[in-house]
Formats: sequence, C-alpha cells, structure tokens
Amino acid sequence: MQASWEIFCSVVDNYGDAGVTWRLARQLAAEHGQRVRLWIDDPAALVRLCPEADASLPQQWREGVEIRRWPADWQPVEPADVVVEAFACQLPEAHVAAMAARRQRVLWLNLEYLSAEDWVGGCHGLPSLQPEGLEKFFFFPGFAEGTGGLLRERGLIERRRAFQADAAARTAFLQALGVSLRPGERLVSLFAYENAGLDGWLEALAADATPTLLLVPEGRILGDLQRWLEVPALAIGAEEQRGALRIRVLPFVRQDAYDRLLWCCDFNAVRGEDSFLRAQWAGRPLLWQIYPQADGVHWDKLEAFLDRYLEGLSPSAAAALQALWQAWNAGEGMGAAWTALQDDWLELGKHAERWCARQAARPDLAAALVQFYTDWL
Ligand code: TRH
Repeated sequence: MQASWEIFCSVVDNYGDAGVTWRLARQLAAEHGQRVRLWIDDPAALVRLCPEADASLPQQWREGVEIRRWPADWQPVEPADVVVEAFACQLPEAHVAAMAARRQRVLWLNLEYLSAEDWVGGCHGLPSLQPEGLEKFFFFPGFAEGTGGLLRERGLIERRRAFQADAAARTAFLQALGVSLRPGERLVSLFAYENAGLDGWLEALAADATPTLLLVPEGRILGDLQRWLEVPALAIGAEEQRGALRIRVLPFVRQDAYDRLLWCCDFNAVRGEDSFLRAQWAGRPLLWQIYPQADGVHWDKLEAFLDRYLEGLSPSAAAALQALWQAWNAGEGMGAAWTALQDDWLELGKHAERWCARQAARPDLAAALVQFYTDWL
C-alpha cells in the first residue's frame, strides 16, 4: 500500500543525521513504493553524501525522494500519512497542529539513535501521549529481537559479496580514487573524529612486518594525521610513506561509493552511527569510534555492542578486539592493542562475516517501519 511519508532531519553536527535519513528515505521510496519527503535544515550536509543535490534549492527530487529545505520560518503544508522525526528533533509547532487537525489520522514516529543496549527492546514501539492529543511512537533500531532492526537495502549483502569476489571491479574502483594497491599490502580505511590514540596506532603500523595502505577520507582526523606525519598540509591525493605504512588522503566520496570503499578494505575504522553499520555490512573486521557524549554514557553503549558482537569469538580474540576498541575510544594504548590483535586476525575476519550474516537474517528497518504503519492502521 502506498502512503505518504515525511522524514524530518535536523543536522546536529557531522553527517550521521543526514546519512541515516537520506538512506531511509531512498529505501522507502525505492523498495516500498512510498511517497517520501525529506525535510532537512542543512541541505549542505546532504550534498556531501549525494553530490547531485543542490543545497540552494528549497525543493528538489533525487532518487525518488522529494527533498525540502526545512526553513526556520515554517510555511503550512499538508502533513503526510506518516511523520518521522529523526533523533528526537523538534517538529514545527504549526505542523504538529496540522497533524492533529488532519482528517485522516497521522502516524507520528520518533526514530531513535542506534543502540545495542538491552532496554531498547522494552521501549521500541511504545507510544507517548502528546499535548495535542496525538500519540507519538518510539521506533528504536537495534541488533536484537523486539527492536526495529537495522537499515539494510534489499540485496545489499549479495552485491557486497559479488564486489568482493570481483578483483577487477575492486581494482577499477580504487583506481578511480587514484589508489593502486601494492602486492602484499593490507588495505585499511580510517574515518574518525580527532583521536589522541592515532599516534600509537600509526607507529605500530609503520613498524609492522605486513605493509599497510591506510586510506583516509578528508575529515576531522586529518589534523592528528598531519601532526604525526610532521607535514605542513594534507590535501586530497596526498601520499606519505613511513616504514611499512603508506597513507593516502582521499576525497569524501558519495555515500554509495563509501560502501564500496569499505568493501575493498581488510579493516575499517568507522565512527558515529551510519558508517559503523555500513562497516558491519562490509563483513570485515572493524574499529568503532563511538560519538562521544559529555556525561560518558557512550561507554555503556560501546560495551553493550561489544557484549553482543564478541559472542562466539575465542577468549583471546574477544579480549584483543575489546582492548583495541577501548584503547581507540580512550585515545591511548593503540600500539600494544593493535599488535596483540594480529594473532587473531583470521578469526576476526571470519567472525565479521558471520556477524553480518546473522544480522542480515533479521527484517530491515525500512521494512519494519512499513509493517509498523500497516499494523497501526
Ligand atoms: O558523521 P558522523 O560522525 O555522524 C554522527 C553520528 O550519526 C552520531 O550518532 C550523531 O549523534 C552525530 O553524527 C550528530 O558518522 P556517521 O554516522 O558514520 O555518518 C557519516 C556518514 O557519512 C555516513 O552516512 C557515511 C557517509 N560518508 C560518505 O558518504 N562518504 C565518505 O567519504 C565518508 C567518510 C562518509
């Protein structure tokens, strides 16, 4: 059944808010035939992920989605059948009033941040009564039964596996980014916030017996990288060699290309929410830098994910991976943690694919949202 959907995205910082909502919007349109309008208050963030989009336009259509700039001075529009506020962003008051006044009922959902914590299952799908007499439902993505699942496009894992099995496609993709892999080089990608732990990791990689090519899309980690390299600047395309470590700065690529970059790599350092999940779908070992929160609650979220992810690993591999993630997020001890992990490299690779397959066997988030709406009707 075709319904109309509105997704509201307020860009707090970085690209995760835009990344998640743009992905969801496209999937609802492409796979579920829904009419989707994405409201975004900072379209420039979206343009980084989808370079065809034009940040100056108040309204445009891309990949089957109507993209609207969410203006500060809200002008009344007819609400859609389903209104999704992403990450508890504040809807315009006038729109909420219009939702309450609409002849046909409106399903109002708050799409929450991804968390592996146990309480998520208990809160997923719960309604909360709003002053306007409307109900708002909490929709929680998650890794376990009873949650809203994870964003995963139809056929994603099959496409990813086919790409990883096709050496020519991988080479061509990397070459288009100006990258050619030397024989025996391990390929690692690095997408991170500023991190004091970087030095220790880079030193371990430089001293390693295995050569590494580290691909770094432009972004917040470049300052730390530049300091370690002791170079005056790091432009896109810059390449530096230190011992066994070759480092190359890449442009920030479109969202679909970033997937392929992750698929190419033997190991991916990712951050936030969306790249974290995409690295899991890549079926390769990963290192997660969680979005830090002032009160430190992000540590609980990190441990909750590790509790799930480490299940099934040998005690030595589990301990090594946990130590590495803790070191990265604490910003110290990366050298020793990375070196310790090398003994478990093969096991971690197999485990990443197993984890991916297990998560991919569950219903995806877009399908779960459509089902939620159907059940609510
Ligand atoms: O950019 P982020 O740090 O976003 C964060 C998180 O979402 C966090 O939970 C939230 O609270 C905060 O923003 C406000 O990391 P994330 O979530 O991985 O989003 C990055 C997006 O950028 C993701 O969709 C992948 C995309 N990307 C590209 O499209 N091309 C690139 O080259 C790179 C490096 C990333």
